[in-house]
Amino acid sequence: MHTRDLAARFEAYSDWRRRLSAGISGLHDWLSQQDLADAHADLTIQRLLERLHQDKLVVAFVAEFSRGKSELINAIFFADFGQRLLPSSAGRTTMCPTELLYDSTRPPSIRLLPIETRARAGSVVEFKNYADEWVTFGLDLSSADKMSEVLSQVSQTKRVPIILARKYGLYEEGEVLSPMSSADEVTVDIPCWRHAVINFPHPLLQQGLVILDTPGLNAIGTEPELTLNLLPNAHALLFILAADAGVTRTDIDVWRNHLVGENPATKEGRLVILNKIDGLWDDLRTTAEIESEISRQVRTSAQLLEIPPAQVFPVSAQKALLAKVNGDDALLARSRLPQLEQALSKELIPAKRHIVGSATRMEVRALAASMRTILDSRIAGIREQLAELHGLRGKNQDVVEHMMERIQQEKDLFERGMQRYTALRTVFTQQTNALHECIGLETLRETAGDTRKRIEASPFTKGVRSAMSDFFARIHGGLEQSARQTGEIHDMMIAMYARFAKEHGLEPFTPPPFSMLKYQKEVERLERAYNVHFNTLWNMVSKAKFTLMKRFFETIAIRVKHVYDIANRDLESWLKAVMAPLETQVREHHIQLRRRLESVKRIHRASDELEERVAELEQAKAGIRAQIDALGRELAAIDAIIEQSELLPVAANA
Ligand SMILES: Nc1nc2c(ncn2[C@@H]2O[C@H](COP(=O)(O)OP(=O)(O)OP(=O)(O)O)[C@@H](O)[C@H]2O)c(=O)[nH]1
Ligand SMILES: [Mg+2]
Repeated sequence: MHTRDLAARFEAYSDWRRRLSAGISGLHDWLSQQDLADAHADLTIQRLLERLHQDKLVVAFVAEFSRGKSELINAIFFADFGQRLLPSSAGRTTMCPTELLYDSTRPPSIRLLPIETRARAGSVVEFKNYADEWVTFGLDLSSADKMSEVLSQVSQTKRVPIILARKYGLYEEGEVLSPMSSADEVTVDIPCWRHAVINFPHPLLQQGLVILDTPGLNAIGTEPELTLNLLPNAHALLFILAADAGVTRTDIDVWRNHLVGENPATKEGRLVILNKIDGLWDDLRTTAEIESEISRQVRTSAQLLEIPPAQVFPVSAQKALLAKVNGDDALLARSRLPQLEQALSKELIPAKRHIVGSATRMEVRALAASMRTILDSRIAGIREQLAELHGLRGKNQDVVEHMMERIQQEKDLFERGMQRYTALRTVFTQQTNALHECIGLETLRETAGDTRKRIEASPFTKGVRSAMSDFFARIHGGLEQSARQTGEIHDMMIAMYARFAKEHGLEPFTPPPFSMLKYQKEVERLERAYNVHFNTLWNMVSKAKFTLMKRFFETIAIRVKHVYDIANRDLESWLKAVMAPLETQVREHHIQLRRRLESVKRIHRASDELEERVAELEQAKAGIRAQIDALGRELAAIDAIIEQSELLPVAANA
């Protein structure tokens, strides 16, 4: 068995996620036991747990055709099957984007979306919601042969009239829009499938790894789903070059258009692989000569792609697969795959863990802080009562009566103040509704509908361009309006907290602001992707391209809807987070006033009650102190899990 560094680290990462979930569940149990969990806390914790559970790590393999993407996936992930699982052969092989993942609610299978769906409205993501649109084949895990036969579906093509290919947006005179060739004057070969999802219980996939194999060449450009969604959302992009081909013009195009974009900072999480170095293994050359030839190619490739040479990994996927299948350690070392696997696991998983860890820590801290505020205000209340009661020691009935009146007045005053609180709630609801109007899904649906109509009505470059730029302008307008609206809500809440703190002695609290920037950036990114595509693919809109472009718009609309969904969800949480502390404090304050009044009334009735009441309060205070300490311990325990250094199985360090 080979040292599976990547597998071991991934296992360790999943294990860490499980421990973190257990820690958070522990906090939730404790909060519930202590009667501290309110609806907001329940919701926050439920979301945190869901996110940790569904956390995925997506690694995409991108390159010109025949560079060895599928072979590399076989070598890294599926060598244990003793044979080539994904089809890999000379010429164009993988014909559709292929996701490898594991969803335990479905049997092992390959699901295929027919290419015919390209003639209809709807993106791959939408079609994923309709099981009946997909053709499913079961996978027989006991037979590698049968499995590889079923998986060969991803390279199926069929011959169709050119007219039909055009309808699917796959063929354009003088331009290759997808991986296929013209068979004769009137027919052409096209992929049978538009997208494939392989559901496979591989240990890494079971832990949330998702692998994306892509078809080479322009297929990337013709499936908007890839450019707009799958590739930008991948945590790592592996770009593959081949030593026998060198770095070609199309390699550079794929790299620039789909891997780095216009932002050089995004080179992070990109690994470049120089595959097929076995082609340089020449028995007539010395090892040193071969080494220096490999280094030379690494340097040239790095230079052409404008990255440091250390980011280029020379490997032989084919020899690595062979070596793993035959247990040939010398050949495996020579294939240099272990170095790549190590880089993958060292860069990718800790970075991912860091992101998940800090996001989780931030939310848990915020939650604990709001709990702490409640506990602090309870202690402050008790302290006040104690001070009052101490002041009553040895005093006569008149003084007690006087104090009773004072508290009663304070209570009345506070209850009158509640009217202002109720008025605030009304304004808050109005503002929330206005906010939903700027960024609600209904508004988006309208905007998208208008744009669709305008594109249909004017299927020429100019018409499409202006409809699209208006679409983006309206979306940006909506986001800006929402930003103003959240700003207003924020100002109002700050003023309100200050007022309650001053007039009724509530804990001072500064609600966190809400930033729309994240969503604005995402929409800007979509707009840029759209512009790049419009300029390269559609500066002239022809009939065949029109179908493609409409589909591109639908994908953009879906992506924007996704941004809206997330923004709305985040806003919902934020609105709760700014309002909940005030609600809780007002409620707590009211309870405390009632309690104070009750204690003084008790003492008024019988003066020997005083010492008893003081003792009760001291005890209650100690109880809350203990709660504060316990909360701190819960928080520290979660922090410790987040910080814990990786627990790698011994084998992985060997
Ligand atoms: N000599 C050599 N050949 C390799 C290596 N890796 C892949 N190949 C061969 O290159 C050809 C293409 O490999 P694939 O894995 O199909 O390439 P791909 O990038 O997936 O290509 P598409 O699916 O068409 O986009 C196959 O014949 C492989 O056997 C390697 O390391 N060395
Ligand atoms: Mg392939």
